[in-house]
Amino acid sequence: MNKSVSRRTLYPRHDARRTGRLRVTDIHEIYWEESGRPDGLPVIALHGGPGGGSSPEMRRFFDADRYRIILADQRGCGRSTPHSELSENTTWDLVDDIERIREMLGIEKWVVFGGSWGSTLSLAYAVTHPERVYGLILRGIFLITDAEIQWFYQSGASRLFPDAYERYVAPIPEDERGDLLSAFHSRLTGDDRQVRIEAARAWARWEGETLSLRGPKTRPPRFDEDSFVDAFARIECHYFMNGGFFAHDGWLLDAAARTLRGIPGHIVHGRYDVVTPLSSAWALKKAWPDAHLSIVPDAGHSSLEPGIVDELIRACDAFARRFA
Ligand code: STX
Repeated sequence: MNKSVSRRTLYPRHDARRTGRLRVTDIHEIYWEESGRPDGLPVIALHGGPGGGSSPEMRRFFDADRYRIILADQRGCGRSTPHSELSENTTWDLVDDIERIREMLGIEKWVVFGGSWGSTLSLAYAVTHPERVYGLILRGIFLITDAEIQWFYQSGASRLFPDAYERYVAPIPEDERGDLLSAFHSRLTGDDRQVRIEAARAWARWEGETLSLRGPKTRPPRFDEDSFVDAFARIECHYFMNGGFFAHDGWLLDAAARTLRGIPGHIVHGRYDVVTPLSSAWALKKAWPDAHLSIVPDAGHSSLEPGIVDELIRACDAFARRFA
């Protein structure tokens, strides 16, 4: 009756069984790991940002007795090297890396799981290699449209979080605040190390403080570490300045409508997601009739909001029963 008492929670912590590094270009090497059941249903869990890196908590959405769980740090972040590197770092490079990992591990087909930027990359991968995907489990849908970028990095979310927004824009002089994305980009890619790190801290903190329903005081500890924020801010800003490296605004939604028919999906999205508003999830669900959308009534953007965890675990369990 009271849904909150029967909410599912994360599976127990478990270690990676196997880790490795894959050289994908002359400069980039990426970290990957495998955990769970060696002959289980393969799943790749794609982290957010871009530039966020994977975390051990991501393993805990999956039943380790049923899933073979693959995690990887995307180019330039987490344990991948060189840290914070922007060259040869595009959506389509990451899609290729996912294929390289799949081939290396001898996996024919897998479940693809991702939240936020992880949902963007999951969709980009699935529309490129639909035959490799059993199904998609996506949270906090983000299509990298101009409207979404404008909402979060310029004005929109600013109206709901004016306190955090003031801290976000602080490193940018008033006469440059008309185009915050460009103002941050020039500082994050400039030669002045102090300016770069101040900009990165402000950029990352904005996201950390708006991520969860409970607001600024609950920002995750990683958002206070300089090495994390540098890669996170630089890589995010680089991708968003380039429109996600999609051919035109709205490309990903069009591609999903063309390509995903017949591929099952679970979309989970918080009603009060301020980072990536619900309208993108709604548009995606309409464009892709095989997807089921769960709107969580009491959640923001974070994957760890209790109602989001509950829905994601149910979706992962349902796919394990269906495809294993
Ligand atoms: N970026 C949204 C995103 O993908 C606009 C994202 N935000 N925070 C994260 O990812 C982490 C918690 C994974 C760092």
